[in-house]
Amino acid sequence: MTGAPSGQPARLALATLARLRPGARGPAYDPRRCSIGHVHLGLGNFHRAHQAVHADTALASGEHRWAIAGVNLRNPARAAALGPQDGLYTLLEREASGTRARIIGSIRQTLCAHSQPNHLLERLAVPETRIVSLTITEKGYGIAHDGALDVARADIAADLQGAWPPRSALGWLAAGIRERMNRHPQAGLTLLSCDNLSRNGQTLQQALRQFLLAQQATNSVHWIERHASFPDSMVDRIVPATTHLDEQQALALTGLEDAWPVGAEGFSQWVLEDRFAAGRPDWARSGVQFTTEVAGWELMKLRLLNAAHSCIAYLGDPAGFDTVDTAISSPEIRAFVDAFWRNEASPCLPASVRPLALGHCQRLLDRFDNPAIGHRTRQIAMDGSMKIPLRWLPTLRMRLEQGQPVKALCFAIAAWIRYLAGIDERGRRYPVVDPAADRLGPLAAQADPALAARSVMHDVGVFGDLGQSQALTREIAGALASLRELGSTAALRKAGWQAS
Ligand code: CS2
Repeated sequence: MTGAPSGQPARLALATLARLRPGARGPAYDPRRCSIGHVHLGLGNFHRAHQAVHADTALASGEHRWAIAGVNLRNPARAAALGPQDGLYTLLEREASGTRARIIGSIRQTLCAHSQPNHLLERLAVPETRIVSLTITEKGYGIAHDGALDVARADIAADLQGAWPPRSALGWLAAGIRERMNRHPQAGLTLLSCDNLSRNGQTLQQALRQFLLAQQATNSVHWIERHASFPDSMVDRIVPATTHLDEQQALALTGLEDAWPVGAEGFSQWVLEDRFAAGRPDWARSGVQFTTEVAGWELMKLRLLNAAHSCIAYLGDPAGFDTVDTAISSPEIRAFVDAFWRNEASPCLPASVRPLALGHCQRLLDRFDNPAIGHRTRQIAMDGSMKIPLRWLPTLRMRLEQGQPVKALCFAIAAWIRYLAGIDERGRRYPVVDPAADRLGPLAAQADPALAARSVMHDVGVFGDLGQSQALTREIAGALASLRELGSTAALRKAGWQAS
C-alpha cells in the first residue's frame, strides 16, 4: 500500500519514512524492534497527542518494551487509517508562531474490540502487558454522579450478562482480568485512567469493583486488590478533532500522505501518582510530573480549564463562535470567563493549589487565544450532562454552602439549558450530542423560561438536590430569559460582563 505512481505523494508508512522532508521529525528508533508493554483503550486523538507521545520519547530513549497496542472500542472507521500506515501518524504541534510535524511510532498495534476480540483478550492477559490506560470519556465509566454503577445502561447490562465481545470498557477489563488471573496469576497490572474525572484512578477502581461484584466475580475482586494498581492522573493538552486541513498540512510538512494526523497545542502536562503494579517507562524524561498529591491538580484543571471550556462552548456556539479562540476574543465572553475564574471558581479550590490559580488562568487565556488550534466549541459542548456535574457543580455547591454569590455559575447553567434546546441565535437547528439529550432537550425547549429552568434543574441525574433551591432556579430562569431574548453577547453585557 505504500507505493505510489510517480508524482503522487507516498502514504506514510515504515517503508516511506526515509522520504520524510527535512524539518519534519521521525521516530529516533526502529519501531520494528519495539514490543508492546502498554494497552490503551480509546484510540482517539487525545491519546495520540498525549500518552503515545510520551511512549514515543521512551522508545527513543531505548525503552523498547513499552510500545502501545491502541484499542478502538466503538468507532473503527478512523483507526482503520493507521493499518496501512504501520501505526504511524503525524502529530502537528501548533503554536501561534508556527506548526511542527513529528511522526509518532509508538502505536505498534491497532485493535478493534468488536472485530478482533480474541486478539484483544490475549493482549490483556499476557504478562508483557503491564499498563492498561484509558481515555473513554466521562460516560465511558458507566457510573452515575453518586458513584453507583449504572447497571441499567444497555452496554453495562449486556456485559454483566456475559455478552461476547464485551461492549463496555468495564466489560473488557473484567474479561481481560479473568483471563490474566487464570493464566498468569502473579502478573501485576496498572489500570491508568486518563480521563477528566476527579480522582480518576479511584473512580475506575470503584467502577470496576462494582462491576465485578455485580458479576459475582469475587476472585477477580481479590485479584485486583492484590495485583492491580489504579493511579490518579491529571492529563492536559488541547487536542481538536482531525480535519481535512490537518491532512493537507501534514502532507505539506512531511511530504507523506497521512489519512489520520492529529493536531494539538504545544502545551502538554501529565501529573501522575507513582503507583505502578508492574513497572513503567521513565516518563519523567519527557516531563511527566510524579506526585502523591494529584487531587489538587485534577480539581484545578477541571474547575478552571474544563469549566471555562464548557462556559465558552455554551455561550459561544449558539452565538456563532465556532472556535474557542474566536469566542474568547469576544470582550463579553472574555470578561465573563475572567469573572467566573476570579470570583467563583478560584476561591473554591483546595488551599494547596489556590495560590497558583490566577497565574494558571493567565496561561489558560493564552492557550485559549491560540488561533492555530481551531478547537470547535461544538466539540466541547458534547456530553454536557456528564461534564457539568464534574466541572461546575462542586464549585456551585461549595459556594451555596458558604452563602457566596453564584451569578456566573447560574449564567453558565442557563447557557447550557438554552443550548440543550438545539436552536442557535439565528434560529437554525443543530444536533445536541449528549446521552441525556432525549430526556432534557424537550424540557429545555419549553417556551416559559421559568418552567424550562425548573424542569431541567429538577433532573436529579445531573443536579442532585440542587433543583430544590427556588432562589437558584429563579436566578437561572432570569439568565435564560435574557439569553433567549438578547443572545449571548448582549445578555452578558446587560448582566455587567463587558470589557473594563
Ligand atoms: C474539553 C477537553 O472537550 C472538552 O470537554 O474541555 O477535552 C479539554 O480540551 C482537555 O481536557 C484539555 O486538556
